Amino acid sequence: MGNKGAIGLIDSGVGGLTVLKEALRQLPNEALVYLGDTARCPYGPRPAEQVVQFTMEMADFLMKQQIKLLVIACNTATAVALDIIREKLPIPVVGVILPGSRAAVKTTKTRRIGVIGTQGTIKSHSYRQAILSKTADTEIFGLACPKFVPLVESNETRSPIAKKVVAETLQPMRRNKVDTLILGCTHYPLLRPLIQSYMGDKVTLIDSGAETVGEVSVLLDYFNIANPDPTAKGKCRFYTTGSTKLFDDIAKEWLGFSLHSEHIELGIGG
Ligand code: I24
Ligand code: DGL
Repeated sequence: MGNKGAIGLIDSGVGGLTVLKEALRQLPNEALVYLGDTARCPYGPRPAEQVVQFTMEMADFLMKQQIKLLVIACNTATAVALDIIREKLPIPVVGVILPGSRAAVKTTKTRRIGVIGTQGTIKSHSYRQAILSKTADTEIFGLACPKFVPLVESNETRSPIAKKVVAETLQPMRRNKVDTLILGCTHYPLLRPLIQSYMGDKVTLIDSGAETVGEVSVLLDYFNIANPDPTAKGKCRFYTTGSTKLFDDIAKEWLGFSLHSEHIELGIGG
């Protein structure tokens, strides 16, 4: 495998394409292979044990595709499955929570950090633990935003309805007077303009996915597995457990180029 393998990315669906887009930008020499479990998306409201099981199935599938490093692009999956998967795999495994936490600790001046994510992510307290492992004297305010993923998936990212839902949901967060807010979910970068405008200019938003790709770049050099050969450029493969047509349409619109994903089955018999 060495430095020739691809970087694997796994996600509960298409949201992880926000992380993949960042990887295309920051790591143009690397081949990427993406697996989205669209058939079983969303993971956010599911019990932790189920998310662990599904995430392990995805990791096992990508391990058969010659990957040299695995990124768990999904916050909910990272929150409950990162440690377990890292223990099982012989390659470096990167989640989205530590990079986002590190960036927030670096950014905050008032030591008041907010975290928004799915129910699963907030309930796990993984961001809280990650931040407190770096700095004890910081107040952390978690808020689950269960309406945000359905909002994005119904194509509402800039509409008056979206604006209203964002304002109503983030009202308790604004009262916490945080100076740094972690977007702890793959979908939230799409709501970034609305979130920024509701929280105000003084609040710095942290995109966990983008921070993660920055750390992957460092890790590739640390483990000496970066691909020095630019012919891998733009080499991307996509797998989905759901409809390839629906996946391809969303990915094309988001990434700006046409692609053809492959359908796979996970779980019993998969
Ligand atoms: N955005 C997301 N998921 C969807 C969607 C969307 N439908 C419209 N848009 N559907 O996630 C999820 C359920 N599908 C997935 C495919 O298989 C069938 C079930 C956010 C995507 C982040 C890259 C709105 C939309 C779009 C294109 C780009 C961005 C976007 F159609 F927000
Ligand atoms: N990918 C998930 C996350 O980042 C959001 C969508 C879901 O709930 O599956 O938490």
